[in-house]
Amino acid sequence: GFEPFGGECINPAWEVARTLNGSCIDGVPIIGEQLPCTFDGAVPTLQKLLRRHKPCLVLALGLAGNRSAISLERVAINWMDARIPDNAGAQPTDLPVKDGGPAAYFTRLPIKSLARLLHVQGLPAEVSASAGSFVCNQVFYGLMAALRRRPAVLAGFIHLPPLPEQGMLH
Ligand code: PCA
Repeated sequence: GFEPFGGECINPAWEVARTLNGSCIDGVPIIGEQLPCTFDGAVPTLQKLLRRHKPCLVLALGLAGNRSAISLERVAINWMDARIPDNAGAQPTDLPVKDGGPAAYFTRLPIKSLARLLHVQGLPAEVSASAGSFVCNQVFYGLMAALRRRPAVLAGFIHLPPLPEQGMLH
């Protein structure tokens, strides 16, 4: 779950990761970790965490300030185009995430079943065809690239809407 960014003091993604950290779901221990919202730091931090924890499932979470439903991301693209500066002031425009890398990676999460399960719980959820072109998309791309030779590890990216106290963000 990402740290707050864009002048916000809270990120629901980190609140979820923080809350679940140390818990156990169906006998599976959950580890919640924080990613910096920086183009330079997020993927290296994620890679270090993957090496340390060797997870069997990775749910990367970020805030999508202008969405009103939980967005189950389908695809990460090899492209960065930041609308605002990241937390270190960097604002790459029209650059690949990885030079010479594949144009895109797809999620390994069963996103349509997950959307249905969330609907049954009464939660707003949708499958999304774009994780944007900011740090979340970069991390999603970096996650799937890091796991490309470990096909048994389930992994993907979920964007969360703002918390009620945040209102809609742009
Ligand atoms: N959301 C941003 C980056 C960090 C976060 O939580 C995004 O959608 O790219």
